[in-house]
Parts: sequence; C-alpha cells; structure tokens
Amino acid sequence: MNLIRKLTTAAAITALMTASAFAQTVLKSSDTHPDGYPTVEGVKYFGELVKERTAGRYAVEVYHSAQLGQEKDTIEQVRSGVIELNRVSMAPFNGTVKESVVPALPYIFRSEEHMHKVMDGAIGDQIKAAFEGAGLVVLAFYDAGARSFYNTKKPINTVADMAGMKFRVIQSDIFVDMVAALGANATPMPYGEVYSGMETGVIDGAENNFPSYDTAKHFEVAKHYSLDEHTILPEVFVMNKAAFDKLTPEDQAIFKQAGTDSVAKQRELWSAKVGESRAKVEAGGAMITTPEKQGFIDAMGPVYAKHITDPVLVKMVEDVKAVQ
Ligand code: GTR
Repeated sequence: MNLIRKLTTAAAITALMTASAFAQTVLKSSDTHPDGYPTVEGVKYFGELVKERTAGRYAVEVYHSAQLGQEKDTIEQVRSGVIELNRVSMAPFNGTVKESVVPALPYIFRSEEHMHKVMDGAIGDQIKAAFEGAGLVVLAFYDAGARSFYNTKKPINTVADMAGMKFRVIQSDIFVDMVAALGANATPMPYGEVYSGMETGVIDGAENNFPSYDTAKHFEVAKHYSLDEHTILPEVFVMNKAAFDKLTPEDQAIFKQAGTDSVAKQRELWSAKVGESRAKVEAGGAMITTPEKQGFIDAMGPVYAKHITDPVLVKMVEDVKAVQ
C-alpha cells in the first residue's frame, strides 16, 4: 500500500513536471549585438524575471548577433508576429511611428540624465502609446549613450571637415538629413554591412556609440573617432501586440513590470560598458578627438525645419526642452 502510494505520488509529480514543461511558452527575441552586450543582457534579465514570476510558464530566448536578420527585417518579424520580442534602436521606427522621431533628433537632449527624465516620464508614455499603433507594446527604453562620427580618413574637428565625406547612417531619414546638413553624404545601410563598407572604401565612416564601435570592430578600420555626440538615441524593447494581448491581465502586468525592472539592470551594464569599450578602442589604436561641437549644433536647423512640422511633434519638442 505504502509502496503503491509512493509510486503514485512519484508518477503524479512526473506527470505534473512534464505538463508544466510542456506548458512553457518560449518567446523569441532578436538583437543585432553579440552575447554579453548590455542590451542582450538586459533582455535576458527580463526573461529571468518573467520566468520566475510566471513560475516557469514563460521563458525568453535571445537570438543575439543578428541571427534572425538585420534590424529592419527583424522589425517586420516582430510586427507580424513571427517573433514575439525585439530589441532595436528607436531610429528605424522613424518612418513608421512619428513620435519616435523626437528622441532621434540631433542635440534634442542636453545630457543622458535629460534623456532619462524624458523617456521615464509623460513623453516616454506618449511614445509608448504611439508604438501600439504599429502593433507593438514597448516594454522598455534602454540606454545607448551618445552617437558620434568616425571614419577611416582623418580627424574631424569642425563641421567643415565633414565636407564631401560619405557616412553610413542608421536607417532613418532624420540621420540622412542630419549628415546632409553637415555637408556630407549619408548612405543608410544595415549595421552588419558597415565593417566591410569601410574596409572596401564604399563609405568613409559611420556613426555610433563606443560599445558598438568596439564590438562590431569598426575601430579596426576607422581609427578617427570624433566626439560630436549628435544624438542620445535610446534603444527600444518591444513585444508583438497580439502576443501581448493574448496574455492574462496578471501576466501582462508581470511582463510590463519585468520590462521596467530590466531598465535599471541595462543602464548599470551600459555605463560600465562605455568606459570599457573606450579603453579597448584606444588601446587598439583609435584616435578620439573632441570637435568644436557648437558648429554641429548650429547646423541642425534644416533637420528640425523639415521634420518638425506636425503640431504633435512641435509640441513634443517643446515639452522635451521644458523637462529640467
Ligand atoms: C547601435 C544599436 C543597434 C543598431 C546600430 C546601428 O547603437 O544598439 O540596435 O541600431 O546602432 O547603427 O545600426
């Protein structure tokens, strides 16, 4: 009797374990960066929190290193539901979600603290609401520091040094027009093609933060990094809205909270990574210069004049500036 009871209990436990194992839903998330990069780790941390808080019913698998494709393609995948999650930059959404233009504007933020205040507050909520129109739920805004120009040819000290140079930019018209306003030429292309583009001379340079310049090994071919810090462009971690809507209200709250909780973790990893990458690229031969930044700021008038005409965006820009 005792033995039978023991066996039955063991069988019941096994059955339960099997059932819960089968009940687990694994959500796919994409990232262009390699394993260990702060955004990849931020999403992994989100996944751990979700797994813990749903008692293992949900788990997240991060396909890092562009395993699922380049950023623009993976945005299509998450919008159509082929994948449930995605961590990308804000800029490739500029043509789809008009409110995403504002944080991508050159010199809109005075500092990273200013950007945090904006994205963590009412304007951040306004941008989140706008993403729903594109079939996406924003789970987090992550840090990506400041983007600056780098190139294979020469140090850039003033706007005049930019004349006629050819830069790869992230896939957004704001960036194309920003480069034009500086007297240079912009070629939007996928991130994964930038290294060879610079190596073969198709482009003279690109623009990014230190961790990307480091981990994509761009510093190996483009030694001149000029700290013009034209954007403090946040990253965005999104979920397919239909997949989110299928969750129970309790699980939706868990996902949202895990997203919020992963921000602190990502920001902490990010600030450590910036210093680490800067040291690494300098050791690798990169020459970092601080250009005359005011000239870059003053050249941005046409970008604002062209892209900030919609009253909603005009108001948003004013609101961002008013955030202290
Ligand atoms: C990085 C960003 C990536 C990608 C890349 C790019 O800073 O983290 O998501 O957008 O820039 O320039 O394509």
